[in-house]
Amino acid sequence: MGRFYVTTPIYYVNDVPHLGTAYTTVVADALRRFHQVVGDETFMLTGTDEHGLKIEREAKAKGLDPKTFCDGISARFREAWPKLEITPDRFIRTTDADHEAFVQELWKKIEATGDLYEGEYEGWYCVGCESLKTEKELEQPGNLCPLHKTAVERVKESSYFFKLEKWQRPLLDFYERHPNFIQPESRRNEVLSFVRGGLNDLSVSRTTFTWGIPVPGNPKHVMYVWFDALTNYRSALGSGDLTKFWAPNAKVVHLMGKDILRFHAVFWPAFLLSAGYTDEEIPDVVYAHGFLTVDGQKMGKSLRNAVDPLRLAAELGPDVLRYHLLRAIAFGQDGDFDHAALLERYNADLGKNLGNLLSRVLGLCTKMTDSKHPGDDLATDGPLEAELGEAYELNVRAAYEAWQSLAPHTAIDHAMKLSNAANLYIAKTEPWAQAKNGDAARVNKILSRMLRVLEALSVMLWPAIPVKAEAMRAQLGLPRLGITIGSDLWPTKMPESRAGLALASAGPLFPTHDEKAQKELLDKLVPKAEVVAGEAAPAVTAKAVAGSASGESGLVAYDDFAKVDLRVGVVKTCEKVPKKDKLLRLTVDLGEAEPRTIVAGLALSFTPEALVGKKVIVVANLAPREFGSAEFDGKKVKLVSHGMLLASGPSEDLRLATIDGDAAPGSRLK
Ligand code: ME8
Repeated sequence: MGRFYVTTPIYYVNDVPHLGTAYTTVVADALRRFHQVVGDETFMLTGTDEHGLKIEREAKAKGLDPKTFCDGISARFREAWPKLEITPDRFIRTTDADHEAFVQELWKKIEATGDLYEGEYEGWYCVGCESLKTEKELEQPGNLCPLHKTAVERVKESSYFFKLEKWQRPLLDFYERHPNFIQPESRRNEVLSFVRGGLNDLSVSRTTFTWGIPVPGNPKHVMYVWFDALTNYRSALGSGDLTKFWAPNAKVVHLMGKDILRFHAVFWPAFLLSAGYTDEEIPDVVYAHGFLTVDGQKMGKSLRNAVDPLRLAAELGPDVLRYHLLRAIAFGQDGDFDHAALLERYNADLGKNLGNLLSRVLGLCTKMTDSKHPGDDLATDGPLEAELGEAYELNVRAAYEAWQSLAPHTAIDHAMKLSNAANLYIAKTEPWAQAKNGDAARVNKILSRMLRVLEALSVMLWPAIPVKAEAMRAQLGLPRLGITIGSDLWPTKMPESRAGLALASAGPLFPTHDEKAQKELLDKLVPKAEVVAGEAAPAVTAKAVAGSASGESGLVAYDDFAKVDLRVGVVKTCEKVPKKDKLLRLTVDLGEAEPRTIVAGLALSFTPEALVGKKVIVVANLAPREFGSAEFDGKKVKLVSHGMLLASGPSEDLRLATIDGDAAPGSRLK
């Protein structure tokens, strides 16, 4: 029995839980569950990152003090995860008192070693990244952050510096001693070449705002948000019994997206080494996974909010979403989340493969074994049993190894291969024909073998689909896994026959959706365009809103009107949509991290060039709408509009609504 400690990033509270944050958190939970199944003692940590300039500004924009603002969004994260069957052992907030005290202690330890000094920082800062940028990193023109595509800010202030430069050599030596520290391999190489290129001392405090942990002995400074945030992984364990999860015999795995690998792979071990932690007390693995797109598009803020993982879980059950996230995306690589693929995968893997196996076997047992587990005489095994046995051994071992090496997609694939082999075994052994021949012993053998494989599958798939796996076990008459963990339950050997045990089957567990049902679900899950944005603009006047909100009267209550989020936008790019006469595809700056993609029916009235640079009025909180697909640069993409422009007039002579005078992108109309 070992110990396994897995963490997700702590998420910024400038956003609510979305598919990206759900992804990392689902993977962490699945890995933790696998380790529970093999009998390890486990600890899972997630939480929220609440300090820093980004959050202070966001709170101010909402007219709230930062703590009240953080309380609200942090609670949304805390409440979200159980809806995806995720129950972390601790949900940490960087505003928790024990965390703040721990961070200050760590600071003091580092200060005592002489690795901190006071100076003045002048340079470029991206508030989106909460990170200083070198001139070299910026995109021109406009001094843009390469990740956020927004202009960085010039900062000049007194600051403490951490002597990161001094840790270049020790870090490289550490990476060499621990070749598995940075995963996957390709990312490790990136980090190595970054560190080999030389490190600059790191500014680790700020004096121009106050929303952060005060620097001990010099409260004019608040700590740099990443110093505060990274420390959560250690502060969460405190200094009592839980430190066993930071001990040499515990495996510590930090999961994160590739966007923030550098902070974890460079700064974090440097802080720990500086504070006197030994190699053994530095995490075992920092694993940077890829980024998800949705239906082929980068997940900007509007799209993230539209593909709500909690809604998907509520609509389809948490397991369907978990399964797809774990199975469809090769962990470590970028991947696309496609609604249609989600339903297809569910149908194929869980419905047709596993679901059919389960319902077929249970159905046969109802007819042939009086709904009990039959006995199984191993002495009479033949070549088909040997073939199944081989598939069993191979896939159970490979799945185990895949979970251990952080490859959930491969682990699940092996469970499905075993399910396939079992379906094949039934097809070849034809228990129904054996029953007709009156060969009860053979029927019993076949069904018993299948029940044992199903039992093994319920264990192998529990990390991915805990609700369905427990339901499978209930149908098989087996105890819940969740209450029996604590010893190694991995089915390395095929489970023993459970002759005589009553089955408790009831209803199909994985009902498949036919084409019509799939289409209906898709219509529900992916908002479709009913009208072309731009053309429909006049419909967003008070009249239309009133029509839906207040029925006959034609009047709209102020509260209803206030729900419509109208914002000033600036058109950044604009192009014609091939083969769609009326449509233009625009990107519009709304003061968000990334410009929005908006599809509008303006092409009969404007050339694309005429619109670039124009100030427009955008309905910013309209659910995304799809306009079919089109080919751009030889690639077929879905046309999804994330907002609507306001305009007036006939479609060949539209006039755009705009604002007079100066207004920054994102300004709200009131
Ligand atoms: O970076 N695909 O917080 P954050 C996959 N507070 N994963 C995604 C994703 C996408 N499109 N979008 C987000 C921070 N993620 C800091 C972390 S840790 C000490 C401090 C996931 O709210 C992924 O895990 O911006 C990514 O690294 C994380 O959300 C960023 O979350």
